[in-house]
Amino acid sequence: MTDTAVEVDQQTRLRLYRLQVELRRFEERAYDLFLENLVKGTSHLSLGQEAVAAGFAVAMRPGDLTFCTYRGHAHTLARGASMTGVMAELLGRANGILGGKGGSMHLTSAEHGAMGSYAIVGAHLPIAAGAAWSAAERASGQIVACFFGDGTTNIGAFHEALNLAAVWRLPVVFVCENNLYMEYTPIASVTAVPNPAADRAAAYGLEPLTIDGNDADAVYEVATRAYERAREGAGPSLIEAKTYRKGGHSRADPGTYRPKNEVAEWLARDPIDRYRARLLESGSGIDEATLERIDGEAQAAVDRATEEAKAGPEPDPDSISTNVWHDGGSAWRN
Ligand SMILES: Cc1ncc(C[n+]2csc(CCOP(=O)(O)OP(=O)(O)O)c2C)c(N)n1
Ligand SMILES: [Mg+2]
Repeated sequence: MTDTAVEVDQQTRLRLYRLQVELRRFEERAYDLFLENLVKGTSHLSLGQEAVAAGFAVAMRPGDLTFCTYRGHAHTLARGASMTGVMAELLGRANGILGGKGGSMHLTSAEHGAMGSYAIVGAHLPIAAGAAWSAAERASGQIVACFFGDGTTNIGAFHEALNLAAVWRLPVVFVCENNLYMEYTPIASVTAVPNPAADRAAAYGLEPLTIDGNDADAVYEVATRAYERAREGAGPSLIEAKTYRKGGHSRADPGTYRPKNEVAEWLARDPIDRYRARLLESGSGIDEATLERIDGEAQAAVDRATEEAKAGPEPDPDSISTNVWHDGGSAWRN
């Protein structure tokens, strides 16, 4: 990958800041609603990992495609899905983006290029490669970003997808969000190499790329270069973003298996606190008042989305047998 500097202009920086704050406030609210027992089913938050979702999404173009895991609230929102629609989906309401039938782990908004959240670890990597193959065949100019965790790098589908993507030079960017744990297992205790994604890159002829996943500028820069490379027909990239989840793996997991000093160290590297400080110190004229206004707008948007989601009706039981197929039907066909 070329090292040409990527300019992160002021407008982009403000977008990155706003998006990270929106994602943070949204998921904090989702957690509160979970504690009130209003969120149906399980949920996996990416609190602490917002810079990855924001940086990769802001560097994308409309029409590009995103594939993510069950930890997919941030990636789906970052592509432009409505907060109300996503919140209502978590609550299982009819005004959810999937009519309340998908829930937290299956968020999808094809109109925004959010091509699904996959609950089976690794399942979406070959699908993302397939979507990239389709984009290349159609010469559509689209690129695909595929997000997954550190644990996914030990799944066969990771290696199968990487190999074919490299052989066929597909326009896909594989992004490993290395948050150091797969559920309750430290990744280092079950992986042969220290950098679970980057240290495997050479096996597919790819450059090993590790970045600070808690630095939105670093994420935006590497994303911009990888997307450019994909659009130019130079093939896939594999990027390992080092990050950390603020809380547990899912729902009520308190995450007590993580050493206290490790947690403290990572909390001190909070992506939003760091970005805020950088903007204020940048000498670009971004002041406290501007950031406070953005903070207030983000909170107001989440409050509005919560009210609208809660006001949504329960799904009609008859809707259970609709929308199994893209055309809305559900009858068995072969
Ligand atoms: C094929 C498969 N095996 C096991 C599971 C159970 N499981 C759900 S999440 C998870 C951990 C995945 O860790 P990682 O890839 O690091 O992603 P993270 O949750 O940290 O974002 C596991 C093992 C699953 N969903 N699918
Ligand atoms: Mg992980």
